[in-house]
Amino acid sequence: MPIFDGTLKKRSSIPKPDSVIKEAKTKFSQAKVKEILADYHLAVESREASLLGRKEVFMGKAKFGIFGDGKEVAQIAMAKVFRNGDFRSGYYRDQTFMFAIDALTVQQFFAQLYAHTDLEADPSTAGRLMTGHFGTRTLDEAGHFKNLTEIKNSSADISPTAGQMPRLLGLAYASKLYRNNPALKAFSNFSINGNEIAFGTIGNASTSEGMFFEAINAAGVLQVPMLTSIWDDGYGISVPQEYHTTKSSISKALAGLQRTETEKGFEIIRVKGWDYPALIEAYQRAEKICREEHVPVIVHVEEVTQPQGHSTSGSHERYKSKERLAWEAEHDCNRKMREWILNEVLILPEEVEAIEKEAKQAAKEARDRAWRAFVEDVRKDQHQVSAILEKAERLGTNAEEVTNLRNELVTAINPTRLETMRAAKRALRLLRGETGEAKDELIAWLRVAEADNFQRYSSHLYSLSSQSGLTVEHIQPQYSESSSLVDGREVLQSCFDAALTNNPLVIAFGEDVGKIGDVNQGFAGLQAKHGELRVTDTGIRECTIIGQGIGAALRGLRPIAEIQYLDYFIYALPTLSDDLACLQYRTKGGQKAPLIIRTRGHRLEGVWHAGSQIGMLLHSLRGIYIITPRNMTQAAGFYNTMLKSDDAAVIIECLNGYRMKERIPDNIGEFTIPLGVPEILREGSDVTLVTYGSMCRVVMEAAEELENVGISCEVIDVQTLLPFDRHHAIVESIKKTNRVVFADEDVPGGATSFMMQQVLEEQNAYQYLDSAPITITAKEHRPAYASDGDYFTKPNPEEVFERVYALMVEVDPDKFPSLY
Ligand SMILES: Cc1ncc(C[n+]2csc(CCOP(=O)(O)OP(=O)(O)O)c2C)c(N)n1
Ligand SMILES: [Mg+2]
Repeated sequence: MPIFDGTLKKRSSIPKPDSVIKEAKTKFSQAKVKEILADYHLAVESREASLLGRKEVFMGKAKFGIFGDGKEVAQIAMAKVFRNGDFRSGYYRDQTFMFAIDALTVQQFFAQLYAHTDLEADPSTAGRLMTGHFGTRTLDEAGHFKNLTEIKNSSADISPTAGQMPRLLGLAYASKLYRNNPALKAFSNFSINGNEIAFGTIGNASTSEGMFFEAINAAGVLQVPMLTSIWDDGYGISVPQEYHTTKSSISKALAGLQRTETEKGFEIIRVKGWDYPALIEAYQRAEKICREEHVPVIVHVEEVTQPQGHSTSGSHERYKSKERLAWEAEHDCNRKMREWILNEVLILPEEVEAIEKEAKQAAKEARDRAWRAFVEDVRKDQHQVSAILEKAERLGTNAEEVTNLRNELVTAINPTRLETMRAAKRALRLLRGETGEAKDELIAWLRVAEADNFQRYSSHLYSLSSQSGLTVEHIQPQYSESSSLVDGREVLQSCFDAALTNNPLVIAFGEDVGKIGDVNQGFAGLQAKHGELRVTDTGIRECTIIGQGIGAALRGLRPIAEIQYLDYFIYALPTLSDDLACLQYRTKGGQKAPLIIRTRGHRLEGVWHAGSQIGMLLHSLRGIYIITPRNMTQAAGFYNTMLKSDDAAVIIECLNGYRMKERIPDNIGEFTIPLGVPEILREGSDVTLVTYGSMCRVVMEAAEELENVGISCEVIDVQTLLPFDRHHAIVESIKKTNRVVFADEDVPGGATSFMMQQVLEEQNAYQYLDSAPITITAKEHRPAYASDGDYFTKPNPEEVFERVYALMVEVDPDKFPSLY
C-alpha cells in the first residue's frame, strides 16, 4: 500500500523493524526504526514526484516545473516539529514538507503541475498558480475561519522570491499577541496561548532581497517565534553564492544577530542538508527555543543540492562545473540518508530497495490518478461541444467547415478549455444567420461555459463571504445637541478608541502610532489606555508593517497597519500588490487577511508629504478596497465598515483635514458608510463634477463661485474608488446635466481616467453627454515645497472655476463670454 492514497493521506505500513534489521544489532528502538523508514519512504516518493514531474513537462503534459528535489531530508526534519496551529510561509521548494505535514498529497502535487482548475484536485490554488505554490485552506466553504489550532497551516505562496518574509513576520507576531494579551485567551480557535511557531523557508539567493533583511531585523526587535530555514544550494538559478551574499554565507553575514547572555537576538543554527540525524536534532533545538522562549531562530541549511537544476526552463550543466555536479551527486540528501540507514541503522539493503520500489510506485500511481482526473474534467466540455457540432453539421450551412472544427477539437492530444471555447465560438460564426436546435444548444452551452470559466479563472478577487465589505449594514451617524465640534483628528481618536474597546482582536501599529498616537494624533492617548500590545510603534519599515498586518490578519486579528504618508506606500507596494491584493484570488477563497491599511495623503507640503498617487494604487491593488474619505467623519464611518467586514482596505485620510472642525457623531463607534456609494455634496443642473478626498473642498469652493456667475454644478464625492459607484449614481446626474468633469490630485491620466472609464463605459454615460468630458488633475510632477507649490501643482479653485467656465463658454458664448 502506498504511503499516500491520493485523497486522504495515511502512512503506509512499513515492514516490521525486526524483520529488516541486520542481525538486530541496531542501536535504534523499533519505533524509531519505523519512523526512519517512513521518512525515507517519503523522501524517495517526493524525489520520484520531482523526477516524474520534470518528465511530464518534457512530454508537454505540463507547462513548467520547479521542484523540491535535494531538500527532502531537511524538510522532513522540519515537519517533525511543525504542530497544529503552526503556520508556514515559504516558497516553491517545499513540496516534501507539505507532504510530510499531510497538507498536500502527491496526487494534488501533480494536479497543480497540470493546473487542474478543480478545487478538490488542487486545493492550494485551483489551477490559478504555477506548480510549487502551496497553501492550506484556512477558511471553510462559507469563507469563515476554521479552527486554526486544530490544523497545520500554510499561508499561500507567491512567486516573487522573499515575498513570503513580510507575511512571515506577521504570522509570528500574532503568537506574541496571543500569548501576552490576556484578553485574547478566549480566541482559542486562533491560538493556544501563543504557542504557535511561524515557519519560514527561503532560498539562499533570495536572502539578498531587502524584504528578507527588513523582516529578519524586525523579528529580532519584536522577539517573535519565527523559525526561518534557508535552503542553501549555493546558487540562485545560475548565479553562484559569491554574487549574492557577503562572505558567501548568510549565517556568517547575520552573525551579529546572534543573541548573547546579555542581549536579545536570534538563535542561529547551521546544519548540513544531507545529515538526517543532525537535521532532526537541529530542528528539535530550534523548535524548543522558538516555541517556549519566543526567540526567533534561523536555521541555515547548507550543502543542499538541486539534482535536476533550477527548473524545467534550463539545465544546470550550463553553469555548474563538472566538479560541482559530482559533488552534488555525492551529497544528495536521499543518497546520504540511504547510506546512513544501511550503515548506522543497519537495515538490510533488500528492505531499503523494497521501500524505494514501493515509494516510486506510489508516486507513479498518484501521477496517473491526477492526470486521469484532469483530462476527464477538461474532456467533459470537449465531448459536449463536439456532440453539438455534430448536430450543427446537419444544419447545412458551412457543414464542411463545422466538421473540420469538430475534427480538430476531438483530435486535440492534450485538450484545454480554450480549444473547446474557440471551436464553439468559431462554429457560431459559421452558423450566423442560421436557426435551429443545435445552434440554440451551442449558445446555451456557451453561456454556461462562460459562467463556469468565470468561476474557474476570475472569482474571489474580493471576499464572497457573508462578511464581505459590500454587505455591511449602513448605519447613519447620529447627532444631537450635545454632539460637539472638534478637530477632525479627535473624531478619529474616538472612533479608534471605540474599536479597541469593542473588539479585543483590533490592534494598531506603525511608525509613531504608539507613544505619541501617530504624527497627527489620531491614536493620542490610546496606547496609555489600551496597552502597548494593542497600539504600538514600529521601526521604519513600510513593507514589513504591511506584512505584519497580513500575517496577523491571517491568524484572526484585526490589524490597522499604518503607513505614515501615502508617498511611502511605494516601499510597501510589492507586499500589498503581490501578497495581500491577490490573497483571496490566488487561493480561490481559501484564505483571507482582513487588513486595514491606514494612511494619509493628498495635500500638505512638498514632494514626499503631499502625494496622491491614486492611479498607482488602482492599478496595482485590485483585490483591496480603496477608500478616499473627504473628512475624518467619513473616514471614521469607513473604519467602522471595514472592521465589520473581512475584506482588506486602504483608507486614505486627508492630510490637511486633521485640524478642521467636525461634529462628532454620538454613535462614533457604530455608524457605518456603505462602500461604493457616492454622495452628492451639492445639487446642480449644468455640469456634474466628480471627485474625492481633499479635492472635495476645492471643488465645492469653485462650485460656489461658479454659482455666482450662473453655472450650476452638481458635486459628487465618489468616497470609494474600489468599489466605484456600485449603483451608478453618476450617470443619473449626467442624464440631468449632460456634462461631466472628473477632478483629482493625481497625474493626468491617473485616477481621473479610471473614473472616466467607469462612468462613460461601465455606466454608459457617453450617450447623455453634450460636451466632451474633461479631467482636471495635478501636473505630472510632484508638488514643489514652496508655500504656493501645492497651488501651482495641484488643481486649485481658480483652475476648477476656469475649466468649468470654459466648458460653458463653448455651450453658450453669449451667456458666458470668455474670461480672457
Ligand atoms: C523578486 C523576484 N526576482 C526574481 C525572480 C526569478 N527567480 C525565481 S527563482 C530565482 C532564484 C532563487 O534562488 P534561491 O533563493 O537561492 O532559491 P533556489 O531556487 O535556489 O532554491 C529567481 C531569480 C523571482 N521569482 N522573484
Ligand atoms: Mg539557491
